[in-house]
Amino acid sequence: MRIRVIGAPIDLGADRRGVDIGPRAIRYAGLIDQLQQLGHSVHDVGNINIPLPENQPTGNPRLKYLEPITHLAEELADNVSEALRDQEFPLILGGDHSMSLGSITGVAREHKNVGVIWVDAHADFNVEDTTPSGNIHGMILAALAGLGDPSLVNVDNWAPKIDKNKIVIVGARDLDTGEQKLLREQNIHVFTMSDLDRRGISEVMRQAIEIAGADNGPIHLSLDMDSLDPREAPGVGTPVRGGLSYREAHFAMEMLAESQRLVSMDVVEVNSILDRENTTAQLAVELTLSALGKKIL
Ligand code: NNH
Ligand code: MN
Ligand code: MN
Ligand code: MN
Repeated sequence: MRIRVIGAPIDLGADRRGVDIGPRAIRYAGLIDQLQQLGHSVHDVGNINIPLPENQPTGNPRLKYLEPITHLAEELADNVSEALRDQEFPLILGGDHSMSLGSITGVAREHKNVGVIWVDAHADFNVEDTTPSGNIHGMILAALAGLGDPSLVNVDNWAPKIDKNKIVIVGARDLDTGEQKLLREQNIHVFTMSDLDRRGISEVMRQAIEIAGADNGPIHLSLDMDSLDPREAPGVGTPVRGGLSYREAHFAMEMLAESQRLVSMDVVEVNSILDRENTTAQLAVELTLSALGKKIL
């Protein structure tokens, strides 16, 4: 496969600084070499330019940095759809999860029926009225489903980007009250950590792939590294105990590779300032390789 690596070191969507180093840390952990060893050809286009938060007005405290975030989303969407038109698989490195507004908009432009598997400790399904933080990374999945502030929802001047029936969240364990209500009202498929305890990762992922990839459709994977247990992935801005184990995460990625339905992938929220000797970036590389075909035997 031909893979286009796009770095999106955006840190305007979250409070903790340090995710802007994520794309470099992931490359430094050997991403490009290892993808090539796996037999892929890799086209690394570098990072998109992100303005410093220090130079930007915060704006509305319930929608912090809304203007630059929507602007960057359109730029990233252009990059991602261009990769797809060139028959390359977009692998987008974050940055915080606000990046996925752009990446998924770009994918959905080219694949109107794409489903999304959102692997995350959080649901990122807040809107202006439910957000406890005003951080836009916690609102992206709702915006892609057509809910929330019009300037987030209507990025690229169309909406919704994703059919809400083709959204699946895996690994959730920290949801805000208003967010829970919205998820229920909208009937979003959420596989919480409790569902995982009950059914196991293999059954959960089998169903997730079936739902997101309904009618043989393509799937975008959005991997938030805080889905993993903080023992495995300490370098994230909002760690939550009780996450995916090392093997559960790998097995989930292996099943996605086996499904042969992935058309694009994000890896987000690697925070190098909070990391321990690049452990989380290394794990991001390992999981990416599993998602893109690496097998034990
Ligand atoms: N739910 C919280 C919020 O909206 C936290 C979101 N943080 C994340 N999401 N890291 O993945 O502010
Ligand atoms: Mn444009
Ligand atoms: Mn997230
Ligand atoms: Mn998260």
